[in-house]
Amino acid sequence: MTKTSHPSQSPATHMGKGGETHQSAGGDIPVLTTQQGVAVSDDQNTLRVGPGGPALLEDFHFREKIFHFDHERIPERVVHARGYGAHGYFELTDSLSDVCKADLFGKVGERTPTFVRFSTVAGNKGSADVVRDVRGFAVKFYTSQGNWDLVGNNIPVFFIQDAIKFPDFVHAAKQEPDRDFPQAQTAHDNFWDFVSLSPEATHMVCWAMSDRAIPRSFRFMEGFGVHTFRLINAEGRSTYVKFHWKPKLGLQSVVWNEALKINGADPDFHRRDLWQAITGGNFPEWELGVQLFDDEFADSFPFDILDPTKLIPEELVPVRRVGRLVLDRMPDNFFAETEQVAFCTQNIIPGIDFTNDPLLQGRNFSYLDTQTKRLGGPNFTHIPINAPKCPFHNFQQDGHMAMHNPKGRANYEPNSWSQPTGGPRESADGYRSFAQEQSGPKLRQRSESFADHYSQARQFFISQTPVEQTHMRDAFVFELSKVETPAIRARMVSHLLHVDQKLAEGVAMGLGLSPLPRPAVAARPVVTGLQPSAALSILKNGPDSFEGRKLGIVVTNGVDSALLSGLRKAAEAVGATVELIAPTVAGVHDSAGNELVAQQKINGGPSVLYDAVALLPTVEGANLLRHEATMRDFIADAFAHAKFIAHNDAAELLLAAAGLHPKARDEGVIAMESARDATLFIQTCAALRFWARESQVHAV
Ligand code: HDE
Repeated sequence: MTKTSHPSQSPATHMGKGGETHQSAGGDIPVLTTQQGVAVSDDQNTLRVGPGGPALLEDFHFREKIFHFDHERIPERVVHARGYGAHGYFELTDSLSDVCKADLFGKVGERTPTFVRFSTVAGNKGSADVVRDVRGFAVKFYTSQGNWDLVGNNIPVFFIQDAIKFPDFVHAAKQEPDRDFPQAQTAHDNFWDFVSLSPEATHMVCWAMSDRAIPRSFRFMEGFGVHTFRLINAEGRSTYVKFHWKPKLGLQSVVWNEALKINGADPDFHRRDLWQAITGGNFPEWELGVQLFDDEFADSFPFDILDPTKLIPEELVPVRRVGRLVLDRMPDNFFAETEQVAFCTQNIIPGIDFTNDPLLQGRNFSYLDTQTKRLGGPNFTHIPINAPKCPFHNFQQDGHMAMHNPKGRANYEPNSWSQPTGGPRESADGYRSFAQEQSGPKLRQRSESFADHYSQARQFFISQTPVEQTHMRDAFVFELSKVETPAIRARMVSHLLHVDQKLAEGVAMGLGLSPLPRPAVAARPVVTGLQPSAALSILKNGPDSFEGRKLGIVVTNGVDSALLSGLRKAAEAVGATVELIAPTVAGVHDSAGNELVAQQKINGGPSVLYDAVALLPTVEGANLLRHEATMRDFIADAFAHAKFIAHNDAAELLLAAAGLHPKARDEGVIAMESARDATLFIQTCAALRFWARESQVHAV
C-alpha cells in the first residue's frame, strides 16, 4: 500500500480561497482524503468485524464515497442530451456599431471568450454521434456586458411554429413510450405520424431528410440562430437580424450507408473529430454572418419573418460576415463544463432583442425551468462555466449550493446604506427592451401569414444538386420503410406531392406505394416560382481543398517508403491528417527500414472513418490481406461511398478480392506510382467524393 502522510504535516488536496483546487503532498502526489479533509489510510477494504464479518455503519469513508458515487448522475437534457463542447473566442472583423450597440459588435479586433456546445437532439446521452438528426449549435458569449447565448441549430428552420407543440413534437421524435425504442432515430411510426399530421413540419422534414442531418463533422456544418432577432443601436433604432455560422472549411456530410456503419465503428465519431482537431492545433473556425433587414423588407417578403418554419434566402438578403469564431481549447472536465453548461435564449445583452416569433417566445419560457431541474436549483449560474466573466452584482440570495454570498447588511434595493456597503444600483446603461407597440385581443390563434407550408420546402428541394435530391428521396424511403402503418407512409407522400412531383413519385416507388395518394389539402396555393438558392445546397458549398480531412492509408511490412512519405507530405501540406491502417497496431517497417506505428488495425479502422483512402501493401502483404473480410469491406465500402481510392500495383490483388476488377473501376480509383501522383491524388480529393459513381452502385 502507498504510504501517505497526514495533511497537517503535508497539505493534501484542498480548496483555496477562490474555490480553486491546490494539490501538493509528497512531491506531486497528494494525500487521498475524505471530503472533510481527513486522510485515508486504506481505500481498498471496508471496515468490518473481522475478516469475514459484517460491514460497520461507522465506516464514514466508505459511506461518503458510495454516497457521492450514487449521486454522480444528473438528469440528462430532455432534448439535446448528447453534446460535446469546446472553448474559444469570437473576434469581430466588421463593426456593426451602426446597427447594434452591443460592445462585442463595436470594435474590430475585439475578442470575446466563448463556449460552444454541439449536440444531437433526439438521442439519449449515450447514443451514437452520426444519427440522422438536427445538430444543436449553442454558443455562449462571455461579453463585457454579460452573457449572450445564441442557442441555434445546424438547420435554419424548425418543425413547428408554436412552442406549445414542442412537447408533442419531442415525444413523437424520441423513443416510443411503450417499447422505449428506437433511440436517436426518427425512422418510426410516432415521428412520421406527428409530422404528417402537422403540415407546418414539411419544410424542416425536407432538411432533416437531406444530408444536413448527417454531417461529417461539427467542423463542416453551418449554424443558424433560426428566429428573427432584433439588433438595437445607440439611438434605439431596431434592425431585424438572422444569425448564421459559416464553417471555414466548407460544408460536408457523409452518406447514409456510411453513417450507419460509422455509428458501429465509432459511436463517438464527431466528438473524437473535434477532440483530435483541437488538441492537434487545427482549430475549427466559423464566420458569423448576419442578414439584416427592416420592416419594409419584412412587409414585402412573401412569408412572415416571425415564422420559424421559413428562412430568408441569401440571394434576397445577403449574409454580411462580421466576425470569426475559433475553438481552440477543450474543456478540462467534460462534466463540469459541457454537461453543466446551461444555455438560455433569454440570456441577451443591450443591443440585442427578441421578436414576437412564437417559438422564440416559448423558448424564452422553457430554458430556465429545464436548467433548474437539471442542475438542481437556482444557483446554476454560480457554476464557473455559466458565470459571466464581467463583474456581476445583485441581491439574489440563498438557495441550494449558493456560492456567491453577499457581505454586509443590505440585501434589497433601493436601500439607504451608502456605497460601497449599500450594494449595487440600477444603471442608465442597463438593458432596456425595444419599445414595440402592442395591442390586440387575447386569443389562441395561428397567424394567417404562417399558413403556407410547402412553398419553401419546394424551394429547398429544387436548390439541391441531383445527387442531393437523390439522397433526400432515399432518406424518405429509408425512414418511411421503417414505419409499420401504411396510412402514415401514404399521408407523408401526400405532402411531398406539394414539394415536388418527382420526389413524391420516387418515394412512393421506393415504398412500393401505388397508386399515388391524393395531395394533402393545402391551406395556401403553393408558390412554384421561388428561385433556387445555391446557399441551401451542401455540395455547392463544399471546400476547395482537402484541408481538415482525413486520409486512411493501408500499409503492410516493407511499404514503399518514398511513396508513403510522398503521400503523407502531400496530405499534410494541405492541412489534412493521415492515419495508417496495418495488420496489427504495432505497425510496420517500411522499405527503408523505418518503424511506423499504425493508428488502426485493419478490423478497427474501416474506410468509413476516412474521407479518402490509399492502398499501399506489398505483394506479400496483399496476399495476406486479400483473405481478410474486413479488408474487402474496407475497399467495397470506400467504393460504394463514392470515395477516392489511390492504390499501388500490389493493391490490384486487394481490389480484385473486393470485386473491383479493372472494368468495374472508374476515374475515382487512381493508380499511384510516384510522389507526383500522390500530390495529384490529394488535389483530386478536394472534391471529397466521386459522385458520378453513386448512380452505378445502387440497383434499388
Ligand atoms: Fe431548444 N431546448 N427548444 N431549440 N435547444 C433545449 O434546454 C425548447 C429549439 C436548442 O447544448 C432545452 O438546456 C423549446 C429551437 C439547443 O445545452 C429546453 C423549443 C432551437 C439546445 C429547450 C425549442 C433550439 C436546446 C433542453 C420550442 C434552434 C441545447 C435542455 C419552442 C434555434 C443547448 C436545455 C445545449 C435545448 C426548449 C426549440 C436549440 C427544454 C420549448 C427552434 C441547441 O429548454
